[in-house]
Amino acid sequence: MHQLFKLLKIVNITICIAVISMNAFAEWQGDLQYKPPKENLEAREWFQDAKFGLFVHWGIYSILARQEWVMNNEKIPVQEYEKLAPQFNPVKFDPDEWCRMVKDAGMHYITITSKHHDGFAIFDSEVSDYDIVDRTPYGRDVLKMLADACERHGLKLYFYHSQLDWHHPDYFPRGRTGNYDSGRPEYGDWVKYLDYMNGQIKELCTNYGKIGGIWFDGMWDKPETDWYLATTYRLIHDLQPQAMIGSNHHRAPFKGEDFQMFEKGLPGKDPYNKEGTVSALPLETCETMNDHWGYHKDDKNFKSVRELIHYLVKAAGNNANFLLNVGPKPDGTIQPEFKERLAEMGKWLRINGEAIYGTRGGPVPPQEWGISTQKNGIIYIHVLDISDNVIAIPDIKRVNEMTLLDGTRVEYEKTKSGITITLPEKGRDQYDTIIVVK
Ligand code: FHN
Repeated sequence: MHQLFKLLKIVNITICIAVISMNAFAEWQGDLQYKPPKENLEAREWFQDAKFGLFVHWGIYSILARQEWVMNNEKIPVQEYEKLAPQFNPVKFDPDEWCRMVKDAGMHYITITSKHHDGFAIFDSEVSDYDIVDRTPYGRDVLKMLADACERHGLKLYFYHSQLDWHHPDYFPRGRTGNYDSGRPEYGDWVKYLDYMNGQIKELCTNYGKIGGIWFDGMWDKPETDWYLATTYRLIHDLQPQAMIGSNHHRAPFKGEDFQMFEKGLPGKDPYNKEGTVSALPLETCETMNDHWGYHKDDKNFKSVRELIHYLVKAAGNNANFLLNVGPKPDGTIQPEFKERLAEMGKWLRINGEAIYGTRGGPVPPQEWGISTQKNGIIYIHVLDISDNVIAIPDIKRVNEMTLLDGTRVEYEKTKSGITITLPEKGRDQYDTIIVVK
């Protein structure tokens, strides 16, 4: 009898341990109870229809003009790095001009770095004085100014927020980065750091009106650590149910996330996402216009307008948005090479946007020569690289007619293996010749 009782006790303890660890594991794996409410599902539709947004990497690192990783790359001690803040004075920052540039580019939203890995907040934070209001001569909350301008111009605003922090003493144990003698103590309270981070997330979800969402980054610095994601995700969804959460952790999305992003690659082909999982969530791919996210004065390796338009179109063909980055200068202006390319993309979208906005990828899978998008029963065949006057596509049911966007008739013929389309000489587009299939 005594033996049986002892055995039951052991079984019972084992079950308890299992449940506790499962909960901890569950907690870590996101918000398992999350059921996206109606307004969140509507926000997801809007996001997928919007297709094109501006990514902004801006902070005190722009003063050194050697991109946003300069603190870690050059092993700059915290006290040294903090001396940048008193030099940050973006007097030429004009949020309305930024918004006009965004709209003129054919973009519908902005995603800006509220805090990057260096830990400096470009917004007015009560939980820290390491921010633009308390530490810079500029002293104004640029996120507030931008949020108001976005409201005026009918643009949505998303906040990028780094979970990784090279400045905060409680970001401990250190992760894969920030491991140099930065002057931070070799001890710290991880839960205190998460409380601090959630404190700033709460401010971003409270002080800037209705936000588009939060774009997390940096969890990859401590991938095996418990980030208590459910706490953070519930905080956001409780305060702003429509807000879309995404996390650039380079893994399949966790419960509680509302969209999946890819970096420097099309869905499933992003060099960071080894799993290559493409979820059913709304998708977004982000890219730089030169080789860096933050301002880098010597980086002249700019992508061509053709490359950028092809990236936008291929992203759409893979059912994803395109989030194209600029790294503003410390005075708040955006360098001309970025502005010119955005303006050219806007020009093209004013003529061809019908085949991008509001579409979804397919039904013709990506091909050597291009991709397809579809909307309201109409299919758009995007011929990006014309190596031949004739292209072949798999069969599409009930084709009544094919034209270019300008109405020029397009000859096509049904074959055993599908349909061959003869590209008209006249009416071709230098970047993307679009065939409208009705
Ligand atoms: O380290 C960051 C980097 O600075 C930049 O923010 C990009 C943007 O997606 N994400 C990280 C690199 O994966």
